[in-house]
Amino acid sequence: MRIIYSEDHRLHFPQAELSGGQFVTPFERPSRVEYVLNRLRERKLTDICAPGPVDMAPVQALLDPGYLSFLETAWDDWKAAGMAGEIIAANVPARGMHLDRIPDNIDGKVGYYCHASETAITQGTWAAALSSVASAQSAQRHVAAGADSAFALCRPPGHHATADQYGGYCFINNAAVVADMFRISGATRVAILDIDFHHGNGTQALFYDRADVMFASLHGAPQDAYPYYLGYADEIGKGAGEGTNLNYPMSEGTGFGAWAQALDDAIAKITAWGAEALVVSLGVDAYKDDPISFFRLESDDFTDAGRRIGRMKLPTVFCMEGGYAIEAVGINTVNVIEGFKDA
Ligand code: Q9C
Ligand code: ZN
Repeated sequence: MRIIYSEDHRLHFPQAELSGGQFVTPFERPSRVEYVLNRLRERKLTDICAPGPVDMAPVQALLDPGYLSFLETAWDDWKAAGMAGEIIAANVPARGMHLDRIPDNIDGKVGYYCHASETAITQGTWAAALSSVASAQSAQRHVAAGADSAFALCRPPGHHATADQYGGYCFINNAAVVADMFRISGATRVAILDIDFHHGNGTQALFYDRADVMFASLHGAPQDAYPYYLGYADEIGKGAGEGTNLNYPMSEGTGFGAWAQALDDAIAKITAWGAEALVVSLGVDAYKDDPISFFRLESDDFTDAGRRIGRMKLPTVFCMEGGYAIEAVGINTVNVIEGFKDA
């Protein structure tokens, strides 16, 4: 399987994540990619390439232009305003406030375009986010050109990013851009299967009213898990998109038995719907030792999951999302890939 990644991911490494009222070293850190690369090489998966240049047209077609230009200049604007530290949102428009009037002040803009203040922006964040979506796009072009699958080792991840908000360590929704590119390149129906521990709120929001992209997500129940305000089972899509949004919220302690049942159900529905291409939001934070998650998957379970996905026999692009038990991230991620290949 072709693997695509850019070294420019390293340009995004904030010093701090706001966690439990303290600043800690971000869980989402550059070494995650190194662990995956090392494991890929160990398992002789060595078809590893750098992406071509980012193609902004599909990104601009899907996302809000004001949001993209905010991200592009946020660091310079922040510094020009005399801010000493990294960009952390300290204000957000909330109940009773204007949700649609965008302030000129950078501190106000940051809050407008942010939905979770754990995520900092630093000097290299925009360049890294572009390199991440460039990897996803190269993977999509590889599969659209006839390969059966490709793995975009995206960093930063994407599934929490909406058309106009960042958060949850995500800035540009890589998987969503890939799905939309499959549509643009001729697929009638595209499915996104999100197995990251966290609900893919950004992806859901981007396709909620669209009938051409099905979104299915397995995740920690929103009553107890980030992103908290989305991911309930009764969110089924709206308008033309009604019936093409599938949420599988699961409670603390969920192990592979229940998780795999949800996976099989999602797979059956995607198959019955007639998807022509598949995008997998591949997070491995459902792992038992993940430091910020509460499912109990073992490393071998990821192989099994990959095999189930591979049996769908769809043209498939994997986009890396979360996974923070860093020493196991490589094994768990590559287990999914090997299970898929082995199906
Ligand atoms: N104190 C992804 O897996 N909450 N994002 C962190 C830690 C945000 C996860 C809480 C988790 C975001 C791509
Ligand atoms: Zn996650």
